[in-house]
Amino acid sequence: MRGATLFERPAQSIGQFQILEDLRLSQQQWVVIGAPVALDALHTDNTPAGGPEAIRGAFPYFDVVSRDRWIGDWNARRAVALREMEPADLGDLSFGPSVTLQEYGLELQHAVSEVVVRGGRPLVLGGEHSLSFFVIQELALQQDGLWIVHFDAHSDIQLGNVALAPLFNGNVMSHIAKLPGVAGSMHIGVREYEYGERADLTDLFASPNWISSSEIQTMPSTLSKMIPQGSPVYLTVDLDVLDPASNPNVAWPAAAGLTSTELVSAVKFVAQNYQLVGADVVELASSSREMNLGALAASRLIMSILTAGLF
Ligand SMILES: [Mn+2]
Repeated sequence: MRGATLFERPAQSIGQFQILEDLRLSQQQWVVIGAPVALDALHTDNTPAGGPEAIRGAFPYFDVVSRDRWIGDWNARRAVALREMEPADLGDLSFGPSVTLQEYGLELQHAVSEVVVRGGRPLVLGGEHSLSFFVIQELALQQDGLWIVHFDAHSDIQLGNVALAPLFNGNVMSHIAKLPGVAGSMHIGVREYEYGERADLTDLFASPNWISSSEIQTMPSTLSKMIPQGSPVYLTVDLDVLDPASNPNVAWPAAAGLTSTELVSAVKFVAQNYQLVGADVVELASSSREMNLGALAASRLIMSILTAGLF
C-alpha cells in the first residue's frame, strides 16, 4: 500500500495541512481529503476533477493571522474557539495516468482508515460521486448500523432485476446499499425524471426512503421517522442537488432544485440529530467563469458540517 507521498499539498488548505504519516488529531476532528478525479467516461466535459481546488479556493474561513481567534455564527448567535473546530487537511490524493477507479478508490479507502484509526472523521472533496462507495466501505467496516443520508438531484440507483453493473456515478447508491454494515439510505432532493419498467418505478415511488426536492420541508419529520435519533450517519452530498441558480457548475444540472439555504439547514438538521461519522461533497465541476457559484455554496455547506453541534 502506498503512503502519504501520494498526497499533494494544496495551494490553499481548509484548516491546517498535515502529512498522513504524521497525522495528529483530536477526537472527532474533521480531516479534509481532496479526491480530484473524474474517471467516468460519461464525464466528457465539465468534469469534477477540479472540485477540490475550486472548493478550497472559495473557502476563506481559516485564512486568519492568529489561530487564537474565535469565530461567531450570526445564525446561531454563538461563538467557538477556532482551534476547537479547525479541521486537518491532508491535501489531494494524487494518481498516475492509467489509474482505475478501483485502484484509486482503494487508496482513498486506505487514507480514510488512517484517519478513523486516529479518531478523526473524513470529509472528502470530490471528484466524482462513485468515490463515496470506497469511503463508506471503510466506515461501514468500523461502524455497524451505519445510515447513509444522500443529497442528489438523481437517484444514482440501478432499477430492474438484472445483475448490478460495475460501479459508476449512476449506480453508486445501489452499490453502497449492498455493503455489509450499511443499515439503510435516505435520499433527499431527488427530482430528475426516472426511466424504467412501470413495476420498478411503482416500487421505487412507494419506498419511504426518498424525499423529493418538492418534499424538502417535510424532511425533518420523515428523517426522524426513518433513522433512529443518534444513529451513526454518513453524509454524501452531490452538489447537483442544488438548483442551477445556486450551482450551475455540475455535469448534469437539473432545474427546480434546492436553494443553498435549504441544503445548509437540511444538513444542519442531520448533523444535530445524528452522529456524523464522515461526509463527502462531490461532483463540483471547476469553472472558467470568474466566480464558481457552486464552490461558494460548497464552502458554506462545509462550514455548516464543521460547526454542526458546536454552535
Ligand atoms: Mn450523484
